Amino acid sequence: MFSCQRVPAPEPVMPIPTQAQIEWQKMETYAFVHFGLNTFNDMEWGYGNSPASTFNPTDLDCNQWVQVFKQAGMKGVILTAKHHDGFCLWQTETTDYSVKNSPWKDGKGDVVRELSEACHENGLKFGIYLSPWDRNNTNYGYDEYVETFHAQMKELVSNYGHLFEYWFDGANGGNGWYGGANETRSITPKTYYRYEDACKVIKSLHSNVMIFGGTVPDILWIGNEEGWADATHWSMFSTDSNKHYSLHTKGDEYGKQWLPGECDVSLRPGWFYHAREDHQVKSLYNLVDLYYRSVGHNANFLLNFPVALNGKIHPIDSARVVEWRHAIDNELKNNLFANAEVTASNIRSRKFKPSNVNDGDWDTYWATDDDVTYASLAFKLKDKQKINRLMLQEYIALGQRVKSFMIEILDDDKWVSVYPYDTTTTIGYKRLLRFNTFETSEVRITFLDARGPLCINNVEAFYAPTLLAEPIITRNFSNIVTIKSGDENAVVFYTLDGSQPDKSSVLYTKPFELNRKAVVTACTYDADSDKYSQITTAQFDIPSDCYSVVYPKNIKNANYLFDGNGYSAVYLDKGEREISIKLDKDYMLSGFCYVPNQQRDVPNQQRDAANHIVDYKLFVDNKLVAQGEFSNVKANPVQQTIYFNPIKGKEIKFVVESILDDADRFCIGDLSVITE
Ligand code: FUL
Repeated sequence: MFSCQRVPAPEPVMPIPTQAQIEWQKMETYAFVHFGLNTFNDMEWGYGNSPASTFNPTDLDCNQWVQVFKQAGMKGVILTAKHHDGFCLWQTETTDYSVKNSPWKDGKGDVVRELSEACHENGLKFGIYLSPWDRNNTNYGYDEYVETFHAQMKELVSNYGHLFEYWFDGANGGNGWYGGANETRSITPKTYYRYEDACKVIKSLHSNVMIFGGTVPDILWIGNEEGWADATHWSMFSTDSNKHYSLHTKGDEYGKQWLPGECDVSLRPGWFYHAREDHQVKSLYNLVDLYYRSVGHNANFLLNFPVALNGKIHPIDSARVVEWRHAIDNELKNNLFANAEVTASNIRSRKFKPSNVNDGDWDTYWATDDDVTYASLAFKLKDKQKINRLMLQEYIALGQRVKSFMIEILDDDKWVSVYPYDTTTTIGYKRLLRFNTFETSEVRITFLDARGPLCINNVEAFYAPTLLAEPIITRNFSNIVTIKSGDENAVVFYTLDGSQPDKSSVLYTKPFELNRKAVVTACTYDADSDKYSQITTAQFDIPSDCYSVVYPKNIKNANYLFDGNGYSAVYLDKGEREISIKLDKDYMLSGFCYVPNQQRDVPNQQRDAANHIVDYKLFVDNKLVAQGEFSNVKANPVQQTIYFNPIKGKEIKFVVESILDDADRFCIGDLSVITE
């Protein structure tokens, strides 16, 4: 059947990854740590003026971090050696703004040293984040600062052992303390930092390091800080293309470079620790879902741990990530294709036989003839099995090829396609598919189109137990509460007194009115498996009809401001710089929430999501109660909560001091107050 002559492997389809990129992709999940002065000053982007003396972890323990990472299956960790505030976590010669001038270990400590050593001793890889932007440095914006920045990089790449990844953050320039100048400084990132020179130095000492950001990256930022890539995701991209960053989620089929995606996300809404976010650690279901939408969408997953003030990972976070890893391992535990008989409609040669896809060897693969891009692989099992997950991998060393494929199962002698994968798109290094459970003894995967002959190195199938998503609770402008079950086949139970719901609580049957301040707690419950989801808690403050807008007058769609839905947003007129709200009576107020417009900024696809507020002042009955900055709202437009000393009042004036990217008008998704 096969010719006796040796058939060569398929030619690579360019571009292809370097060996370092392949090794990096195989890491799949690794940790991020955001820790520094921001942690101690309750900030996301310190201005550069918080005293170094405020850095004082009582019990810093990098071994604890490393143990948590290992238990969570992380293969490495990247540390914010310096964030935008300029504070250095190591004993640097370049600035006094560092651990050297903090009370921690009498100024002798070095977090970079402690973490790198803990990693190297425990078999974890280590990486560095060094913010190019420095809001502390007097010389920021001038050539002198770039010298300092390069010197900092040199210290970090020379003194802390092997590095697997090096991060240049994209946030650049703007206002800062800058040695007391307190001004705005803008730079041209592509030329100012001399990234090319920096990368040469980094790579001269760490030839396999993967560089994130800058002008000569090895990795593509996925374009959001939510931790997901698109199901269609190519590992190619052109660094000189003008594609909007929100399109990074898809990569680029026609990209000139191999630039694999990295999905970064924090376990909590913010990157740094804030005690007020202790109840907002991402849910188990949410994290498992993100794993499928990052690693399962051909990208790596970089999960951030906001280390707490004592210098340890908070117990809620550590418990959650360990639970997360167990859940993933449990879903993908038993490969039902391990002993399946595999056949294919086309085989290049014996060396590239179909059974290479289930031999457990990543370096062997099934390949088709040069002119065949349409072919199928069939898996015959010994008996019928329940299946609801598939994992597919291409042999990316020869490039990413598959453009579309479909999945069918044999159901009473008929091939039926598996919803929603009657046709789907890319695979790349790894694609994970989730679908409703089927019981079958045969599965067929038909590759419909590809950029060259097929090279598939691994296919696995699993039966994952039910993991129920927690419900979503919303209250609209008419004070109607809706609870959406996490699973269409499961029910919801809820309470209104803050107590933990279970199947003896009220069964949710339809939306109900809640025109008072209350806490709604709910869980999804599946009677067949007798399983509960995690609990969702929604704290609703005073109802929407207590609010009215007093300025600007005649604002269009004012209801959108108080409807509990950040996707319905209100744009203020050009030039407008404040909004005033009146409550129906005096309340003891202790906080204010601003939800930036949640619509995504995808050109020509959805509404524009720019126009976020950055600097603000907040007044209650004309008394200034708070002022500050909503840091990082461009990349991470989550709800912003301002707490202030409790004050009695009814009129709230929200003054906009600056708008993102100096836009001429601002936009609000939602506003609300926090009453005592
Ligand atoms: C962003 C930064 O501005 C955030 O503070 C955080 O470090 C995140 C990972 O990258 O661009």
